[in-house]
Amino acid sequence: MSELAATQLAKDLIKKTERTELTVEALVRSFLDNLFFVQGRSPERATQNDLYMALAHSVRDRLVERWISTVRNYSAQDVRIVCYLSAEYLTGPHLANNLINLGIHDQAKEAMERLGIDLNALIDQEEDPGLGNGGLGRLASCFMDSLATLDIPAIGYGIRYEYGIFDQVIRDGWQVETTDKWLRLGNPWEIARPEDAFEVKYGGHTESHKDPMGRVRVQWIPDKAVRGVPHDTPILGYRTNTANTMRLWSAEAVESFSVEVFNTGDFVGAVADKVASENISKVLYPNDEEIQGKQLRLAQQFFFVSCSLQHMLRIHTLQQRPLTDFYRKFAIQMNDTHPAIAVAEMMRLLVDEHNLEWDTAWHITQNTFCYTNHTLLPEALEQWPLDLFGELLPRHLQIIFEINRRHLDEVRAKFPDDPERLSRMSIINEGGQRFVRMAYLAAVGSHAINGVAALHTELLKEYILRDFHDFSPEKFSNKTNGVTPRRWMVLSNPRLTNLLNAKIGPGWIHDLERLRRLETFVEDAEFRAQWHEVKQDNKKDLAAFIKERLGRTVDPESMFDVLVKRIHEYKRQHLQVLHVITLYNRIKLDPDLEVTPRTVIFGGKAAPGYHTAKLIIKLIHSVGNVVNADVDVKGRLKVVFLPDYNVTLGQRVYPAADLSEQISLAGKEASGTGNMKFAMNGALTIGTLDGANIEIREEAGEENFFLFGLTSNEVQAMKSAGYNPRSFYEKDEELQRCVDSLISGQFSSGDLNLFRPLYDSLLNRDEYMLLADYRSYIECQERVSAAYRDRDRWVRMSILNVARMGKFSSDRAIREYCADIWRTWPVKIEFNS
Ligand code: F58
Repeated sequence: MSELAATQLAKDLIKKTERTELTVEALVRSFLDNLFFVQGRSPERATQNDLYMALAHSVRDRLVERWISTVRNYSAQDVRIVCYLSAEYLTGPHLANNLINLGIHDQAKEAMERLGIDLNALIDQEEDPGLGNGGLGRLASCFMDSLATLDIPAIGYGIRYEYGIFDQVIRDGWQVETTDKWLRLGNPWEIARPEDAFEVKYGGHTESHKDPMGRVRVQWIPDKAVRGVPHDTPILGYRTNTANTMRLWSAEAVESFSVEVFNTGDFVGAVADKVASENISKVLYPNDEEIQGKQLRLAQQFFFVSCSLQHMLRIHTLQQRPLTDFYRKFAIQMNDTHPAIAVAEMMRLLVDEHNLEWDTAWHITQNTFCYTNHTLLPEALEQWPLDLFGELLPRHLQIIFEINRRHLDEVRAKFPDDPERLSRMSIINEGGQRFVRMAYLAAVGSHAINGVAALHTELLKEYILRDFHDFSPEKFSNKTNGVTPRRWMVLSNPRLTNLLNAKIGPGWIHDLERLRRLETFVEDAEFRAQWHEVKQDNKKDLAAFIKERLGRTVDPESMFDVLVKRIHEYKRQHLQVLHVITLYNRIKLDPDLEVTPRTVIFGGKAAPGYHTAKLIIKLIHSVGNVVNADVDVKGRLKVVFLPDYNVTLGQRVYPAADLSEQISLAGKEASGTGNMKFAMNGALTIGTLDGANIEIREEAGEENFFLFGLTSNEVQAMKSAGYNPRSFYEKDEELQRCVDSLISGQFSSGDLNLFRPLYDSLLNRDEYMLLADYRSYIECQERVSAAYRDRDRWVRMSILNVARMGKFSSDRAIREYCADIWRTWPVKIEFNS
């Protein structure tokens, strides 16, 4: 069929089919149709999952026409496209989000009601795709939502892990990990495209020869290959026709059976090869301490990067454009260093496979890539041992050596006679065991480098990438993170959304700065009452959920004081535990003490190999058990740990929080994004001057933010002067009592050793300076309690926080990336259904 005829046919099809209409009637018909023909079920025998699948397919049908139009528009208009490379995505469930972005939530609700089905029950049926560890993965998904909403052509590339982040269950207060089988019941949102697969090679050796022009050419003779099969998911923008693609690669054996091995009669051996290939995308690595030795992790990174670059090059060549134009058509953003091997792979593809000169290839590469850093913790910076690297990717190691040689020549030219600088800036870490420093590879191979909050970018320039900043300051900029108000307000907090819409209209949903209009209503007592009611109703919902899941009663009248995020010592969940113990001790000393009732809610996963983090989870449970059971407390203090924290649970928790705990040691949290989600939902923040907290406080006004703790400069100064946690312990009796209780057996049924590792680490090293910040934190919590007792004051502060959070929309962040880094512009999708 001619291309023209095919296009016309597709358009007619889209126009005619009722699979795409947005009315209640059409949804009912689609739903029954999909239930019957896709799920193969009659309504009377359908399970809850069948019903969910039928609705999901009905919604997907309505996405597909926008998706196809988007792709068609992009190729017809030859647009510049953002390629986001991320080893992690935390999309959250798709159904409710797509209903909102399509604008058919109410229609779907009614359609389901007509059939006697509860829409919310179907929404709850969806698995939460846990293809990420935490903030970094969730940021990638917020960015995908904003890119589509702003009509920016984009593809998000990643890995389709068969098992995502582990499910957390709690047994006797300890975290136990179970595998996340998110694909068990099928995934209606993705479309596999096996015919678009690419091969990825590993191992082997290299050989060099001279070509007829006398130039040295290197040939890589790999000894393994796998196939990367793309699975595409449409990511629809809010009330726009743009549906971009999230393309996740799944690994398969090149041949299902190795013919050679098969012919020798080793059937099982032949299948084993297939299994080994599939291992590459089998499981997401949790953010454990010891990742350096894990060759499979490097294999994963290379796998998705190589597939993605090959895909981009194919799009480019199909457009019949010269390779020298590549960087004009593609802006590739590396989400941290996990995709940094892309710099070397791009060079290999251009030089070895497309025969470009090194300098030409390097010019293209540097102008294409951009790098976002997400951490200041030196131990979290990726480094690969040279031998492990060379074994898996021998040609890439050679290329990295060549990149490094030229890079160090340039450094030498700019800073002559400075050998120490050369060794500091080398991509190869030569001290002791030799490593490839991935952050340096990313920095050298990119034209733009950014941090994710103002303080973080400054510290990046001053410490981690100081020499690189000295060398090329023009590459650096800050891009403070943001989150999508669609998922984190409209979807998760419909009550607040209705109130806001009634008061200021719905424009804030795509232009969050419009929330400022709320400031006019702060003095309106009726509005404040409505605001309070919304929060109370959300708290009642969470209380009901806690009752259902944990069998525990919590009082919605008490302050919901929440700390949810990955468990890590730098995030200092145990500082909040010290606060709980302090309150408890005070109540025990004076049972009639006037206390502001609090429900302290924790949630978060610890990396399976991170023993201290797991011990902190145990401590939370142990302290909770004692406090919750003590009659003297009279319910004024409760501790709850919500197991298996994920995006779905976040959606329940943020709207119900009164107080948001953002208590990392200053200088450690790159940005934080939970802090933004809480504030947008009307929680007040207690926090340090760390990451984006600083900017949240700037926006909200210092009088609307509970600040405590050392600044990052004070942290540095105290560390260089020789920080001694014992000096704080010795001069503060209340702190002493609190810390001592860790080894008194009080919270461990008499076991004096259980929490001794925490006790020892606090008193001897206290790397994250809990003891230094303790008193300031406790005093700040007293101010929080006093403020909460004055309901009117609290509600005013809450309204002002929401009114002033416009900056923290991921739409703002994406606009900044577009203007300063990617130089991309919106492309409106023409659409005629
Ligand atoms: C987070 N990083 C930062 N890394 O900690 C947080 O401050 C920031 O707001 C967020 O990125 C977004 O910029 C983060 O989540 C990871 O989860 C890594 C995944 C791979 C293994 C090492 C941790």
